[in-house]
Amino acid sequence: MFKFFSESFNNLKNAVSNTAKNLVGNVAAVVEEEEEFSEFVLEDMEDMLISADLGVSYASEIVDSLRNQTKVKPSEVRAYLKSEFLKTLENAGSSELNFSDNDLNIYFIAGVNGVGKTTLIAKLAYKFKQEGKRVLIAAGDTFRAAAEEQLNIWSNRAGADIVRRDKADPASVVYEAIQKAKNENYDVILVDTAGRLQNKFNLMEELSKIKSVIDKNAPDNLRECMLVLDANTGQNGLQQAKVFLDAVNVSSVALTKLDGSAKGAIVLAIAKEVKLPVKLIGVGEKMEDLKSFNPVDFINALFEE
Ligand SMILES: Nc1nc2c(ncn2[C@@H]2O[C@H](COP(=O)(O)OP(=O)(O)OP(=O)(O)O)[C@@H](O)[C@H]2O)c(=O)[nH]1
Ligand SMILES: [Mg+2]
Repeated sequence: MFKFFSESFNNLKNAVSNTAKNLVGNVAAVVEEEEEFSEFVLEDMEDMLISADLGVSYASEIVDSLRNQTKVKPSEVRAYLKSEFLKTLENAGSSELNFSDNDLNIYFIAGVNGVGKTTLIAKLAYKFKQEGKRVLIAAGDTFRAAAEEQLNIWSNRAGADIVRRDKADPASVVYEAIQKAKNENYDVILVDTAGRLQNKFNLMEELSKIKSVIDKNAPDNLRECMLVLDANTGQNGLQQAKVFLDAVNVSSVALTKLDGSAKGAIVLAIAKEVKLPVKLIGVGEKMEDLKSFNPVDFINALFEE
């Protein structure tokens, strides 16, 4: 485990304020004053949970658990949701980023185009550099014009080194990065990947090829196979998670663009439906705008008055 980002979460409450309003505020406003969980109230509540991007099955599970029971009163709905959501996040596994001291740590970063993979890599490089680590970026997105140049600028800014090869096979770029990292004692490799190829099949083929280069050449060094999701995509993120899980056995999620998003409840849907822990959150475009995800802090920020 690696303890960077231990700074306080001042802007977390800001980042989740739209999600909080959508997911908690609206439900509480409709339910809290009611005498009982009537069918009418439950239906309203279900609709609101669904439109807050909790997902149809999770929303109906919650509503079902409140139907025909006497333990939880409508006035206690906030406390009920709070403990339910926390349990769901905690059941999805540890949110701590895996890291081993005195060893090479490889982070494989995947996700559809535009979600913020390259930005996440730049931010991660910056954080690791701040901790005094030797960081190598593997520019595995050789498809998109200017992708490597973008990464080059970011890596310079972060003070990280980069392996890039114009139009080369991404798997060979990653192979080269692994050899270099082992020979020169790097602590971290961040593998950037393409978000779009000619089609989805080609993308998944390429990702699994890169993954197998890591599995073959550095089997004990892959710390995270991280799926990057844009908090604004809502339920679509769930579909993306399933596709990437099939192709590269994703271990965790980074949720970007949480700042301003009203659809942050996708975190809960992902935890519930695909049991993947969120480990990092992006809360802005600057280098410092990356936070480790802590379920308790996140839930507190969501439910704070
Ligand atoms: N507000 C906000 N913007 C972000 C965040 N993370 C990334 N972005 C922006 O999202 C846009 C896309 O980011 P990239 O990092 O290029 O995305 P990508 O996944 O590498 O895209 P492709 O390489 O095309 O697949 C950029 O304009 C970023 O500044 C975030 O946490 N918050
Ligand atoms: Mg990119």
